[in-house]
Amino acid sequence: MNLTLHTYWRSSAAWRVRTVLGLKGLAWDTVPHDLRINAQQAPEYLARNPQGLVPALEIDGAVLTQSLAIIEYLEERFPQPPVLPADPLERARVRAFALAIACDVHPVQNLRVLRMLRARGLDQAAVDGWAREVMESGLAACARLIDDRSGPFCFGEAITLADVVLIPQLANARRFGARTDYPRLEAIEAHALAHPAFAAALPAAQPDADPA
Ligand SMILES: N[C@@H](CCC(=O)N[C@@H](CS)C(=O)NCC(=O)O)C(=O)O
Repeated sequence: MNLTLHTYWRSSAAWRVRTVLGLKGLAWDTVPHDLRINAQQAPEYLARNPQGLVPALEIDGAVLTQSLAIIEYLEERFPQPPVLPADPLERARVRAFALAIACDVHPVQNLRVLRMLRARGLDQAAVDGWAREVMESGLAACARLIDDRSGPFCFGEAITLADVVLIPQLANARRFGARTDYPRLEAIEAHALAHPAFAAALPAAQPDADPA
């Protein structure tokens, strides 16, 4: 089986997929697309993903888009180790946490939305303020969603999709100077980054990363 990930080193959505590929012990080829120069809008890439967003994952020639759909596919096809709990109620809670970020935070502050705001006349400071506000309210809600939980990861002892989605969003928030000092979220981040799959998925570890 050949896996090819269309990615960008700093993309949080691609980062989620890199993490799960690593957790499941899969090997993949990387095709980088530099979002700064709009490589995601090149016709060859739009033929794969008409949304013009990374990531996309090619599996033996079939193309999958949307990071959470890709992760659910990987979970079904390669169940071990799982990133979703066995219990349906817990699965729903893990998914809800992940979607709180992936549906309600990240899309409102991704590159194209920030570019649209800029194009409509907001100055850079106002655009960055928008991104910070979206991220701070989202992360505050995420911290509350798991404030009755304990353990090294969001939902206890095992890594789940919630951790996979949280880690890139925390990094993204820091890039914009948004508040991230939620003790439990930062403790989860420290535990996660000690895992080789999370460490290997870090932006700086990607072949297309800018030199440090
Ligand atoms: N919901 C999508 C979001 C994908 C997304 O927004 N990707 C960003 C990078 S994190 C992107 O390609 N941005 C390019 C742009 O906004 O033009 C997913 O989870 O895959």
